[in-house]
Amino acid sequence: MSKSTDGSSAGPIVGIIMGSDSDLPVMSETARMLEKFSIPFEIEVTSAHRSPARTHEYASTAIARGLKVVIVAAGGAAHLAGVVAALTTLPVIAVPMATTVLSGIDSLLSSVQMPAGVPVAAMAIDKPGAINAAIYAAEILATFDPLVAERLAAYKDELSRSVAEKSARVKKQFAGKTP
Ligand code: RP5
Repeated sequence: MSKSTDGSSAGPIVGIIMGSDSDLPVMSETARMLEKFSIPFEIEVTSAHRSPARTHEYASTAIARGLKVVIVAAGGAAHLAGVVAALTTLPVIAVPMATTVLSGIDSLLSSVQMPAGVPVAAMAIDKPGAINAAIYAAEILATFDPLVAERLAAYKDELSRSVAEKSARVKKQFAGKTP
């Protein structure tokens, strides 16, 4: 059991799954962001190709377990998000992993090029996508959870402030040097 967004005890509402434990260093970024928004999540390894029955079980029981969004990481022939989307009506967010041979373009195209009728929300390749997947999940949850909406608004303010601070630092570095 984890804490719900209002601090009471509740089960996970976001599922993070990944095709291999080798995806974990990147997907830890997703977990970190969900923790920042106090969103309870579960995390598992399951593969579309290596453990199809386990994947089928996970996706087909996701709604009954209380999940509202599923975030899926996979690399290469990245079919995991698409398979999960085929088995549930929950929103599925894909995080295409970087790969050594094709730099993650393979993962991106496998995730994004879904047939009409089975949508997957594909994020950017690797770390930016892992971070954005958590934010996107929070944005979905914020449509019915005002606490998550507040935390998202605070995060946007924080982002904006960090840009202003960077700008001030850059300006200071060049103060008096420009003609
Ligand atoms: C995919 O193959 C996984 O999601 C991972 O990104 C990639 C490589 O997996 P390993 O060979 O490292 O287990 O299924």
